Amino acid sequence: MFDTKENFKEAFKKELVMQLGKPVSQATDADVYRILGMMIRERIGEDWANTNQRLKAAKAKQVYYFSMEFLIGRQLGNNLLSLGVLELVRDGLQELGFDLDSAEEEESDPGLGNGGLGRLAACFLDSLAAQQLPGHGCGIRYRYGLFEQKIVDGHQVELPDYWLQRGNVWEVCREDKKVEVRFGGEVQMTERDGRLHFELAGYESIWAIPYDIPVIGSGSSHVNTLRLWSARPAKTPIKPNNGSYYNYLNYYRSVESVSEFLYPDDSEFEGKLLRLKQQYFLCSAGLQSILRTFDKLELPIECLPDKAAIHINDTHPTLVIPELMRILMDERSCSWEEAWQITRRAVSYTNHTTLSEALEKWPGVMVKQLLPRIYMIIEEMNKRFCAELLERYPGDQNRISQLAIVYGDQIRMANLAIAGSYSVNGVAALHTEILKKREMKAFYELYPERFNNKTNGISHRRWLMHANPALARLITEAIGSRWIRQPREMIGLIKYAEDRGFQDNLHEIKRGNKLRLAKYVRERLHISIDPDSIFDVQAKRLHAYKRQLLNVLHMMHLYNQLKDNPSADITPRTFLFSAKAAPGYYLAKNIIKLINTVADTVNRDRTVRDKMKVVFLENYSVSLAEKLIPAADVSEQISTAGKEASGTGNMKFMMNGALTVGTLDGANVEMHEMLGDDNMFLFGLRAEQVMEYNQSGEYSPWHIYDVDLRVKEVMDQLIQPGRFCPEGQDFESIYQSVLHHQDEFFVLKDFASYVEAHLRIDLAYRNARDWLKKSALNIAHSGKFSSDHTIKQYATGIWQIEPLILQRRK
Ligand code: 26V
Repeated sequence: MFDTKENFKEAFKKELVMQLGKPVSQATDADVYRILGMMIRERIGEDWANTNQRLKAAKAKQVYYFSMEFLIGRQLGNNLLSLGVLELVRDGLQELGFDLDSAEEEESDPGLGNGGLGRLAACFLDSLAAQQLPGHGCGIRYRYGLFEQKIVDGHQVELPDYWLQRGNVWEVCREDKKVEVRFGGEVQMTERDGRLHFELAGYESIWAIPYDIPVIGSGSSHVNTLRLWSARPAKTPIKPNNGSYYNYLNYYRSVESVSEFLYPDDSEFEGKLLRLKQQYFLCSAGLQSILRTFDKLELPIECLPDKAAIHINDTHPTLVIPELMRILMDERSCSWEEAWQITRRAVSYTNHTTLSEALEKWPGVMVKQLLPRIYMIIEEMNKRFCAELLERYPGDQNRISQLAIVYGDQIRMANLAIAGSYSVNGVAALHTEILKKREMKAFYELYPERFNNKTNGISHRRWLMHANPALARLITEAIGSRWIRQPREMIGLIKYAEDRGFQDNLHEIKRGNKLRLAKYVRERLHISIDPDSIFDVQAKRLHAYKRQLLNVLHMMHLYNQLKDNPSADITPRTFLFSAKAAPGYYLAKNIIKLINTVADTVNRDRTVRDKMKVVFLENYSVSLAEKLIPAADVSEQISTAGKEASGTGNMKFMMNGALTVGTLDGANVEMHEMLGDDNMFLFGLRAEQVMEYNQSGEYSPWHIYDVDLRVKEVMDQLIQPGRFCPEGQDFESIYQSVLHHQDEFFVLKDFASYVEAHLRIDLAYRNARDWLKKSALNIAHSGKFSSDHTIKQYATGIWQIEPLILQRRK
């Protein structure tokens, strides 16, 4: 073990020889990465086993966070940070002639998530472990993560992301803990001892193999587990006739496809059979593993909810509800009522969206074919639920059909999740209010006590201490180190917001981060960007509601202005974008092409080169975010009000001292409550106004096109040869979506207000002292968005779990 630089160096050299047979002089960055990984494994192995032992001995209640996505990012740096040895390892390596940052670059970044929802799950795991809360992740070990994005001629091209290619030092395969998951077949009913028994026959059986990843608690010896399941063929059905070798191979391939790849989040929900298989695979395997742990406690089954909280991250794992019912009734001889009681006391659910087109609805026939017993249970749940509703709301057919779990031939997963759980939470105050008042009004009226808000949060360890170590040091120099354990203490920075010395340091740190990013951009894209220009960043999934288009139209307008008046007095700007579009989302891909086209035109024009640059960074990922966010001056959070459930990027930028230009949407509302109008740049319609326009149908984008010449000019440029259509490419689909399809997301409506907000930014940046003060105030208030705080609220308000007795790391 190592706790000083010297004994680290010794241990490292020894390990290098033992594991790889190499002296220091021959080691590559990849070797350094692997050896550090192994050293960390050795170091925490005992703590990991001890944590599990202590949890068992204490019979502690544990939370199991079920999620189809865990966007955990690279592990090396954060694990070193949690172990409190990051700096000594960095220094030790340097003395041996290695650079820790380069070694970190050797780790592949597991893209096991799409965006906010997946990253939130990862921040939650980090916070659970840091607070010694017994909480584990339950997910899928996809062989291919979210696609790798390349930009070719301005277009997005998707490549498979085979992240496991070079192995994974952080995982342990627990072959001995595999479980069986069954698909298809027929339900056979028999009567025995006066009871009906249900058994599945003629099913297809597959193994779920768990791979465990340790989640190391920062500053303690607590280690939780992220368990990811991988599909493998089980008992091969021997069929004499069609049992040819090639048929078997096909069968193996079809089984393995269950954990083959992560589905990209599309603009609309699509009922794909394989995705349903993945969801059931996760739910069934995860529950079996929970029950195995519970059985060791030798308690009666009705105590399950006192020992296990089962949380579902959005509706994707909602099948835990009927699956738990099935296990309890068919395998543990519970009656329907007993099983229902237990299930409803064990499961809680987080909603992440109000976009109706994204709500999951599975065709009944599909569920019936793939999961016949589960389908029966869902039907029975629906029957009993509707009977209750009829009693409560006699004659109110309209309300009952809104609430029903099965409607037509569709199973509504959100309805199932609410009916079968004890808690439903939204992810920001505004979002929860919208759920209660609109999207889920009927459910709120039925079960008001189930609804609650838990505003999202982010791990300040990854997004500040790891991504921006210089800023973390500056904070500690100013207010001491207590903020690391109690991030809300960052509020103490308010005192320094006007301190010149502090401001100068803050400026230097931001400049350093901008230089680092500029180098990255130059090396990859051969574009040089000015570190003294405003770095204005929009980085997030590409979706119409997130309105990257509004940002582009504004850039086009700015460029038009510069062409009309080359000596216009504007503060130099660098607009940076990073975003993946779902492969089948045509409009989103067209917007990526537009950003790249505008970038080409602007960057090639020497007359504006001191004033404006546009950069699109390909392949947005956790590791790219860690480079981009610390370098931002301006954070673009410009969704149509009411559409972004919370946003978490907004919090990451704020914590790194960027100022937000944004709408009153998601968690921006809560940022604004703390910061006021002076410290962020608000614009655009409010959520209620959007709602009113939607109801009245009174908004016409054509009207704005007719009266605002700036709007007419940029809209026409989308379809006419000229500045932004050098090769005659057209952006017809974008033009259509705005003008012919009623501008669903109010891009034109908010344009003028957005342009005006940018003028305020332009002026504000000229006053460097005042800008730094605003930046410092943003950082000071960002502690409220630490996921440590969010997790505490989940722990006490939903899960009723407690920290395991405090044990400091030796
Ligand atoms: C939808 C689908 C549709 C089918 C195929 C696969 C797939 C995967 C993911 C999704 C939904 C993604 C939802 C999501 O990421 N929501 C975001 O959650 C964040 C954390 O709560 C929140 O901050 C963002 O506002 C919200 O958009």
